[in-house]
Amino acid sequence: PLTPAQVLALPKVELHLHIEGTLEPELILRLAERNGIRLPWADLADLQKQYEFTDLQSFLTLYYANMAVLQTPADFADLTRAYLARAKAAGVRHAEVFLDPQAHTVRGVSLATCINGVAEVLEQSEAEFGLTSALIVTFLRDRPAAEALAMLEELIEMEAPIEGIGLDSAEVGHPPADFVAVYDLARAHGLECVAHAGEEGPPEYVWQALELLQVSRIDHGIRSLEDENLVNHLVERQIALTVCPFSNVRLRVVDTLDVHPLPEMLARGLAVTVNSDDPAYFGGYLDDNFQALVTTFGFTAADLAALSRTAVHAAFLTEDQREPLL
Ligand code: ES4
Ligand code: ZN
Repeated sequence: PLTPAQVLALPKVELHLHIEGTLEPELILRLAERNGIRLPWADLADLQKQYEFTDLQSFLTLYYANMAVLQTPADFADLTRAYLARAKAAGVRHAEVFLDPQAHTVRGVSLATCINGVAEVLEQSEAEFGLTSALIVTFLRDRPAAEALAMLEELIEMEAPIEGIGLDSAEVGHPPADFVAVYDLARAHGLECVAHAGEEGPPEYVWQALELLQVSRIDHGIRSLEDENLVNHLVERQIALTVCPFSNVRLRVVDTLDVHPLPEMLARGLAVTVNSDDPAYFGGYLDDNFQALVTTFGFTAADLAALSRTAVHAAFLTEDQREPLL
């Protein structure tokens, strides 16, 4: 079997990573002190006790609460730098990074503060960390679609350095159909389109993301397996699914990793990629997710390389940018 050192050394591509989900407890405390913010936790150990989740919402509540410490462009830059350093150590060669601006603007942090803080560091990712990167702005589906639309208009107006848009947060009750106008505008401006669908929500939401939002990748999508016609459609079109094993276990989408449907998804011919989602919350980064596939399912170097190949093809890169990664 592969050794941990060999897993670490494999070149990897990250397509589903929320930058706010890389906010580690130690950095939360450091930024709270720097910004004079009082947290409800007594100390690091007390904060670390909060990381047990029963579903997506129980995680989102802590995820949004912890963001209170992110106040200045420097905070967002430090967060992004810490992620890139960790990603480099994990063998990541290309990362497409989600940012949730509404989670910051609703608490009085400006759009420019969060975008510029993250973007200024991503611009240096290749020079400083040896990996290429792109920024994808994700809209919160449990907030009004009109708010997302207004924010997208603002992002276009300010010529924000974004590659595409996504859709995330609490899924059930917030169908992709509500966001058609947002995606139409994004597409009209040449932005790439992805959406979380089929994480906690039904296969119908995956259909809506494909047919109404015209996304080119589905984030999660694991509940697609409940709809045979959908599986066939995803296989025929080779639509990439950005699957996040540790996330699915920690948010109780699956009971344990050994019953995760990832091997079945691959066997069905789905274009599966493996990603870390919110690694500071779910127990590990991309190398840790890869390592768990080795330990739990006996994945070989060839199996892991095939996952990375699929991710290279699903990435928003030109053929010239893809080539060195293949
Ligand atoms: C998320 Cl795992 C997950 N699902 C939906 N929205 C999210 N935002 C951050 N992580
Ligand atoms: Zn996600």
